[in-house]
Amino acid sequence: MALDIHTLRLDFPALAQSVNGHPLVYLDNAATTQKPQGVLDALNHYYQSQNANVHRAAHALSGQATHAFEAARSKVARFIHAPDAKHIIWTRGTTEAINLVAYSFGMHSLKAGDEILLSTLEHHANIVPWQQVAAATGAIIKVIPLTEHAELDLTAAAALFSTRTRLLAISQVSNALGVINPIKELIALAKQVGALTLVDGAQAVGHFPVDVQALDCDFYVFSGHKMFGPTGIGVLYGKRALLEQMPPWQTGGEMIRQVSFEHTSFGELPFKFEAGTPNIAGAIGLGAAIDYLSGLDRSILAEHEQSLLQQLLAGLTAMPDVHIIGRPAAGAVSFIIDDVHPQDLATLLDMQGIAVRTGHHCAMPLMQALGLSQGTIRASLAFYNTADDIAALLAGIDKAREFF
Ligand code: 7TS
Repeated sequence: MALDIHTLRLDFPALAQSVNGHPLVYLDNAATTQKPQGVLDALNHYYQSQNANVHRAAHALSGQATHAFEAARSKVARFIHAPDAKHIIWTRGTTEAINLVAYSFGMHSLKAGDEILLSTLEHHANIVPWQQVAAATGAIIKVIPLTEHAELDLTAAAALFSTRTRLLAISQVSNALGVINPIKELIALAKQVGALTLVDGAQAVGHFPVDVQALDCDFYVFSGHKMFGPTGIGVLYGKRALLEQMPPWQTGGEMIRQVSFEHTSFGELPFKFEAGTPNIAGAIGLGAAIDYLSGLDRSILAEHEQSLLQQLLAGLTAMPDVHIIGRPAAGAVSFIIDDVHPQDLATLLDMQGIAVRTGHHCAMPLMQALGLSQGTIRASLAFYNTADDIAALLAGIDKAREFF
């Protein structure tokens, strides 16, 4: 199957607009992706003709809403190859999913002296909740350092694991540098010492297929909005035995079996972790995003993204004043330009309709480790980007340089 990107782009209405008098070149996909028409239609359809609360009423609309909501959960389970939809907990996003594990598992199970292993490449969402756990329990955070290529140092990592390590929490793909982390090797090291593993897949699921059983991680988390779904919906996958042992995090309606003023018993998985009315439309919209991706050949999409990445890296490498940070392998490329503040460049690119992100990318400790006090300029890709988008960015940088 040949890939006709220009036809595929027609599925994404937001891409076909002008910004500041120029056709939009959207290269901020690591922050959030655009949505295909099928996702927009699914959101609209739910609110227009199925709107009702789930799991509550005997009436027809509630039945339809519940069916669509639970069908979306099953789609997520198939999408990441979870053994069962009961392993899929809806959250607001990656951040809330990590907080759920931090509060339910971390706060209750970790003790003074236990160790949590993170990496230098983590997003704040996979740092700050663990700091809160450490502050409350006396657990200790250890951090896997980087090699000279800004990749995780596996030798150093191996030395950091000990019998005190209780959890490895690690991103699959770095949002700031586009580096793919050696999570299989790290999960294997964690297993040797009996530590649990949480994988932050926020920057992975939109770029390549993920199989949580093959990874054999204990928890896997991601956000719908970074994989062409709506904002405000995300996923925690967890192994059943663990989820069953973990206490609820938030409590209230929807998550109970029986309530009296003396005692409450909690619902089964996954409802035990889903207090209150959920983001029903968001879940259905994420299901529609999965339907959309499932209708495409993802290996061809990944090949296309790779060729864009190589085009971008070659173009940037040819610019003597540009320095690419690390060795990007998926999705995002971070760079700096001699004597140019990232924010100034981004403003000049925006004037040309080109959307990139600048700054610390919610990875301040990483920027500190790399000595990048002003952060970087980050261009991040999705399969709907084109060679013309990359050419526009490269030409946009040349044009911006005239101002400096
Ligand atoms: N983890 C990673 C690896 C991320 O890239 C992000 C968001 C998060 C966690 C948090 O996801 P959320 O949906 O809960 O906010 N990353 C970015 C980014 O790179 N630019 O904007 C948001």
